[in-house]
Amino acid sequence: MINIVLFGPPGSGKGTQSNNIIKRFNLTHISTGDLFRKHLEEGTELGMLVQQYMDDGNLVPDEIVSKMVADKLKENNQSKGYIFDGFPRTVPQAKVLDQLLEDLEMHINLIIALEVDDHELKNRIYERGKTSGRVDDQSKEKAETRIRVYKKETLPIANYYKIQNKFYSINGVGSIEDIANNINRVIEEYTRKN
Ligand code: B4P
Repeated sequence: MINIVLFGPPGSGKGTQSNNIIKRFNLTHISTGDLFRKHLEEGTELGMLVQQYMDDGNLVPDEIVSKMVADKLKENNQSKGYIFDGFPRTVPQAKVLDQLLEDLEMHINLIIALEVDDHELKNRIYERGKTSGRVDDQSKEKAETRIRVYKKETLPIANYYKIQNKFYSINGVGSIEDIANNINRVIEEYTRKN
């Protein structure tokens, strides 16, 4: 059993790299961004509740995200482990996740952070915006808002996990394959030692 948080700013490649990790290590993927987008697509009550936050590039309130993740964990309680992608995004969310996992007699083993500079992030978000149809990808201002929100609300989580010796930093600039190889190395080394 291994539980991993994939951490990084918007557009750093968390979704892209999660797809590699889940296949290689047979983990269940929990992406809060994907889950919210599904609710938006299906026009659910939750989707309507979160739409404005997402469209503006702001974070959805902690209680809403936490409840959605708790439900998802209940649905997949036979998993060999999880990759949390885009969650937690605030320190209160990190604490909720610890509690949810503790209730299931599990804990976070690793947090892998993708490091990408702001210029590259804005380019990627802009490029994705040409085809993604995502409202939050459509303007330079929204990309800037998302990066600003990340620095203010999400980055403090790094320290929360560094204190616990669980934090690993990876260069997120380069080919998708090279980055995936570097992530795999961290996970394999951890598994060998534990
Ligand atoms: P997310 O869906 O998590 O969106 P993201 O941060 O933009 O994506 P990611 O980092 O996964 O980038 P990707 O792989 O796609 O969140 C969206 C919104 O949902 C948030 O703004 C917020 O409103 C809400 N939300 C989600 N979780 C929340 C939470 N826990 N709390 C509160 N609110 C929450 O990569 C980006 C692009 O780069 C892609 O086009 C990809 O092809 C490209 N790319 C990837 N790797 C590359 C590489 N190595 N080189 C070049 N391009 C690369």
